[in-house]
Amino acid sequence: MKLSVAIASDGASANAFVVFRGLKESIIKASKLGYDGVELALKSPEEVNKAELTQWLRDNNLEVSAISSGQVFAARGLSFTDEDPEKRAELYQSFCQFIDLASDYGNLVNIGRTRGPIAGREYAYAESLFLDMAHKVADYAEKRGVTLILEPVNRYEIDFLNNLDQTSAMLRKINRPSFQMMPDVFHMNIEDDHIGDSFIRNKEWVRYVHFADTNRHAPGDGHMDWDEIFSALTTIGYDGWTTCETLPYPDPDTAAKRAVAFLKGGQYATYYR
Ligand code: LER
Ligand code: MN
Repeated sequence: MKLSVAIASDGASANAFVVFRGLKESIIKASKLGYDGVELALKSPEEVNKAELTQWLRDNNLEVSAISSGQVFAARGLSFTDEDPEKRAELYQSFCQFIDLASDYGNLVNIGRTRGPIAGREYAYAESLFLDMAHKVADYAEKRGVTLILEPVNRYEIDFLNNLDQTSAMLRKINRPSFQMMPDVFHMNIEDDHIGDSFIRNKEWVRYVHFADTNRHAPGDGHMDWDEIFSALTTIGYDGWTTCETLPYPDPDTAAKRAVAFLKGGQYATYYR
């Protein structure tokens, strides 16, 4: 497996779930601490200057693990289940730009809260809005060789696709090769019956994993059963990214350092190449 950390640009809003802010500084720090990659949590594709990003990644021997789109919902209020045609057009345009960016960096774009809520409407209606947009972005992603990773998110953040079983059912309904899953163990701890069993039941879709402890602090700083997680990931033959998407607690440097020490410096070190 490879280890990554969620980062954002300086302009990211306060509610972005990232460890570090400021792309260049974050890349330098992540590399020094022993991460293999960074996940870019972007509000808009214009936050990235490709020439600069390529140089920073090369200088620090780091990869982009994925582009995440949570800020498109949290900061810009755009989502797949929005019915306003203008907002849908704006979202589609941003997603195509994210897909273009991902085709040069990591080939993965996350769909977390950006899938949007049901928000009191008839489920079938909200779902049809979601599916319509899902197929449009899949058409574009498939042309560019990019995979979209749909993330189950807990009920306190969104009322649609909370656990892995629900998300697998939706992926079967979408039935596009470009749509896979991004489980996040923080959400699984709230929503799934057993973390290990759920990974195993839904293994065919698992393409990328978010890591945080039960309190959303660094792995090792809560009461998550990491033996169960690593054992399940081994059982399903998972060898992809594990990305720390934690609160920057007690501060970004300490959180990032503690996560690497726990994951790569102790009993789980053998899982990392
Ligand atoms: C939000 O809780 C989260 O986990 C993000 O990755 C999804 O937008
Ligand atoms: Mn997540």
